Amino acid sequence: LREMGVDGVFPVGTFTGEMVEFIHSALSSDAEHWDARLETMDPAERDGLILQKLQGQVRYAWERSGFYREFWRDAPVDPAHIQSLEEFARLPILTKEEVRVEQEAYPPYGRFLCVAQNDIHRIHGTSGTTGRPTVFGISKGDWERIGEAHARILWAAGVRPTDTVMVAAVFSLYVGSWGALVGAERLGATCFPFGAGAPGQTERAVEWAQMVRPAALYATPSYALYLAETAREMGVDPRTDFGFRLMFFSGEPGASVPATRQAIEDAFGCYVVDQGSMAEMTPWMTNGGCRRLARGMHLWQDIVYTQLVDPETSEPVVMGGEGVPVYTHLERESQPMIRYWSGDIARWEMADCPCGRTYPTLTQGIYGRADDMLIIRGQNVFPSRVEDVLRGLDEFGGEFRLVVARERGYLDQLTVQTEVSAGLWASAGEGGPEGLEALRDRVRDTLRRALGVGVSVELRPEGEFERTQFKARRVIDLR
Ligand code: 8LH
Repeated sequence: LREMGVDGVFPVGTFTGEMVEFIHSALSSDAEHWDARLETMDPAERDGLILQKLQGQVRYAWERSGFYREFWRDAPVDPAHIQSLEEFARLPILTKEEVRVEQEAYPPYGRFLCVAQNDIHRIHGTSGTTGRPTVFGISKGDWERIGEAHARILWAAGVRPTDTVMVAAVFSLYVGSWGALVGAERLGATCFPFGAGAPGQTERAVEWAQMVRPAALYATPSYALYLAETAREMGVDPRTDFGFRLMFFSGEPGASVPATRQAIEDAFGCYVVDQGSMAEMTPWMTNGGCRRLARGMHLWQDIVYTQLVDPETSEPVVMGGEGVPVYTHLERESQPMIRYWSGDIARWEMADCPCGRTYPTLTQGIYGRADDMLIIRGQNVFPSRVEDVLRGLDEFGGEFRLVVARERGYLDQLTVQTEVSAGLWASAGEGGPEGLEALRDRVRDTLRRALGVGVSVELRPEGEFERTQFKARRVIDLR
């Protein structure tokens, strides 16, 4: 097209069917980018493109969604005529609770839908284990755009059409597994939707992975570690008997926690890519690392626009700072989320990545949730920091828990319960944990130095804590 003098940014949907097949077959598999023009664009030029898309998305929601009509009624800016990114940032932030309340009043979708109910192609949602579930209606066009966005981001992760991609996450309402699948399909890879969650399924995953030898795995980081542990118990070496080249993860911190990432890379002999925003924000891969990034995730701003804001004041946070990601769909016709509050904590920077992408980067990934952050005697403690310390210890037995209790009605006390490797536990003999006092003291001192606050440590035998096939829950709050 460029040889013919046709240039410019083509809206998603311009090319269909055979044209897309043709364009992608022309993409050599050592090409770094799926869409070099969009991915390496000058950031200022990209801002112009984002503004154009935002104006369209906001006006569209304003005209079609009863919810946004009401929600923005008293907004300090005119939703039909957003003039700048700064103006856009003055629209109110939308929270999960507000979505829940709206969906309860107008079930099942709330007045978010901007298409006819009949045009909903897929229904997904949150599991609703805490509180009312949230429902997402996704149109056919949106599902195709999600596939296209995920294919583009998986390409950056290093997935190629010659690869087999094993999806080892539960296939249910959870859109993580489906999102990975539709992206891998769109990219032209061989898809292996294995699933997770059924009794005995991890043992079967070990057998199948040996037989099929997929190049890539999608799961949660905790599940990958559990898979490696299960393989070893079955006498299978995850490094040599599987042959994974890469793993891409979402759903929880891990892939950007240095010691966890290292543990997975060492266990499988593969490299790791971190991904994941929120189910509501699908295409959720738009927080997505690439094969060249040692840690963290690029923000694919031209698909979902992300801003970091101060957790207290909601004011914009400058590059280099820490804040809460607030997300906005730029390509959503069915149930667009506009300025959606994640409650997560991350730091953003204009990092120089060898991949050449000019997106901002969450350089340490998402390392915590504002509501998961423990404040122990005035010090902020993220469970992911504790994880980093523990997984860096040779004696670590694979799982841990954080127990928070309140003493004397006001003093929060953190106890780290950590498993110790089976060999070490056995060598401590009948005396059990008492024989391991020196180790306990060393773990306690290492944690105190890393966290900046004193914690108690209890040692437990390897295998004591339940392993998960989904997202790990490691904080036990007794307050
Ligand atoms: C993460 C990460 C990450 C998500 N690092 N924390 O799996 C992606 C989508 C489908 C997902 O998990 O959505 P869900 O269930 O709505 O959970 C979103 C939350 O999960 C998000 O707010 C984060 O707290 C966490 N999360 N990906 C660290 N790569």
